[in-house]
Amino acid sequence: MRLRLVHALCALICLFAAPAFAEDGYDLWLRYKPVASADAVPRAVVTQSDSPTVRAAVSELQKGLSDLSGQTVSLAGNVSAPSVVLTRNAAPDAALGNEGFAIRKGTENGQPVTRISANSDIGLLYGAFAYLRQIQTGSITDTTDAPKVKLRLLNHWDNLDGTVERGYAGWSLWDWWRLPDLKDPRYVDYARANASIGINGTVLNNVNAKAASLTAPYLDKAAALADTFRPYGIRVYLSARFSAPIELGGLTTADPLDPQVRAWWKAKADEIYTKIPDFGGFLVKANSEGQPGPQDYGRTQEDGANMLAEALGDRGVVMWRAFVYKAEVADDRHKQAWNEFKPHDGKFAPNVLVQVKNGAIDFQPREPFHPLFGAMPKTPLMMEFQITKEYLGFATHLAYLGQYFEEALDADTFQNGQKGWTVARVVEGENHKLSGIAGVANIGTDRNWSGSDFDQANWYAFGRLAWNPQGSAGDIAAEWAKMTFTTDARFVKPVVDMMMTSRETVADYMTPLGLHHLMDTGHHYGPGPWVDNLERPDWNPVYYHKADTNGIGFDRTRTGSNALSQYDPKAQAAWADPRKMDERYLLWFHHLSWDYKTKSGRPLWDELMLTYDKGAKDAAALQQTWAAMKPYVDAERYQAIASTLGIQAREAKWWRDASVAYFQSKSGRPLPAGVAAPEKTLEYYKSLKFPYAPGHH
Ligand code: BDP
Repeated sequence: MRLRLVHALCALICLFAAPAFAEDGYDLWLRYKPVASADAVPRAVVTQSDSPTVRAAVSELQKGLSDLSGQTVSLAGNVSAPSVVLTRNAAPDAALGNEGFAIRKGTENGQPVTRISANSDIGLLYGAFAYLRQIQTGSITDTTDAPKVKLRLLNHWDNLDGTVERGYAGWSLWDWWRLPDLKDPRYVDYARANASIGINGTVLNNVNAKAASLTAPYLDKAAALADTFRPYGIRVYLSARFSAPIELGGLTTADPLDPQVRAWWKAKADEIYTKIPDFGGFLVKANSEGQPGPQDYGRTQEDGANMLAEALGDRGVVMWRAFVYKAEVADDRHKQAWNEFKPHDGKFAPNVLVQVKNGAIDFQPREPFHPLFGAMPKTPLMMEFQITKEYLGFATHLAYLGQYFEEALDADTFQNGQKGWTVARVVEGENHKLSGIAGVANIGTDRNWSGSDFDQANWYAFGRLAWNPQGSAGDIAAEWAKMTFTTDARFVKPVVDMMMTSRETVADYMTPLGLHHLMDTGHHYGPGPWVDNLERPDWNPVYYHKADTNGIGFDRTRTGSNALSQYDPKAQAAWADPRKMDERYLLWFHHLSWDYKTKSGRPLWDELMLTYDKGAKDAAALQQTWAAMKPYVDAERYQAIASTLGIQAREAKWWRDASVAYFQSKSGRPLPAGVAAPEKTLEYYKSLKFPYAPGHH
């Protein structure tokens, strides 16, 4: 009896003593675990300025430095101990611009000091985060840094009912129902995380927008979020439904040239600015996948964009999406955005950016860069990446997107025939006043924010590359791994290697050799290369792979759709000849016979089968790499990651087996030596249904 009492007491004490969520990933990369060189960490934060943003910087430094050193770090007005000093430059330093900062070590009053200086308060906050990152990663150096891109935005595809389109991390963070009264403290942590990587804007609602987001009650809710984010340099934007003047304003048209429609938008913009004085502007998906737009009234894309731009004036921007393709256009979907936008280069108002997905189809595991990046020199083009992994295994497959983003940004568009016009340079917009990068967020209510620990790296890498599109994905992965787990090289090196090859592995088992859009219908979960019955031909995987008894691939050369011609001739050269090209893009541009001899000397059929097989084996091998990391990781996160890698290995094998079975039913060829037969019949794989797969609303 006594023993039982002791046990009960113990259990009670343990319950209160143990942190409720020890290592559940909530802290992201802002973990601030004690460092070995704690003595070198300043004991005080010194500043003479005050503002909500400076207070955010001070509080982050106090928290971070205290946790990193295990000692209390105080706030002071003068240097009397080893200190970090925050100073606004008396005369602006042009190299730093509005958001940059400098970190310099020195001495003052006989004490070692680190001085963080900037032209603005937000520069100080960014500098504070950069300094903490230096301590966390063990690389403290004097540095000057400023973002290369002006608008660095998350796009939330969050719905007003709390669901998230293509969201794999729980529900929407925005508790629309209880806003504006209830301001979840998590909104502040969201803002901290974003500010720590330089994100300075957030589009709160889905591009498939509801007009209700623009009604007064919802604007009040958005304003509450804007108030919370403001100290962190984050401006709020909204997706605007083009037909809102009809739905909300009672007008009979949303024609952008109609004076009443124009007046409605102007009044709406004025109303928004009374509630959100620094409102960033509108994101618009028009005339795409059933969304309303200017073409419903026989008007052009720029008629629509410029009307909204006029309503905002110099208070905000319009981000007009180029993700358009039409049911009635029978042409290769790859070509449609270019066909529709290129002729309108230079016709958009000065506060409009055209937002272009990284590739011409749709966030596939691998895509050549979008031809529009080389084709609209007179228009600021905003990059749209997808951080949430709709087409790369949701949140349960490890695919480090830093490497994906880097590949797209490094591609040379040869704009105007000139070498060196990489996508990164186009996006940096050196010839424009505006520049921007957007990432479709992978954030939700899951404790770990992103659905898995490794998916946090994709949020992190997006922010870092938005700040500097010429940054290195490998360096960013190392930074993230050190901050999120440990600086121990025995962990960092293998984990970075595993991250850097992970996307390639996914491409190998889903869409090897340039294949694309083979995911199952609607939810895009798992393989569906056989799907051929959707209402639009270009929603069907068979449209994209065109496999039959003779061969496979989409001919986008002159003998086919000639989408290749949309690239500058110098860029075309990289892909025009199947024998000379990077075969990871082979079947994107060419339809080839199964006997076609690939660079390895093997026939295409064998190469395809071997690549599928390799992908599945490499995915399974990730589990061993991770098992060896056990000594360096807390038990909770070790286990969570081990279980998602288990899911990935199983699903990679499913992808491989189903794809092998399907393509064999087309080619009728035997499998090459070393490639095992699929475990089940093709009919079995075709019969699998997933009505409740997440993210599909
Ligand atoms: C597709 C998604 C769809 C989005 C669309 C878009 O499947 O949910 O609405 O992109 O970007 O990839 O508008």
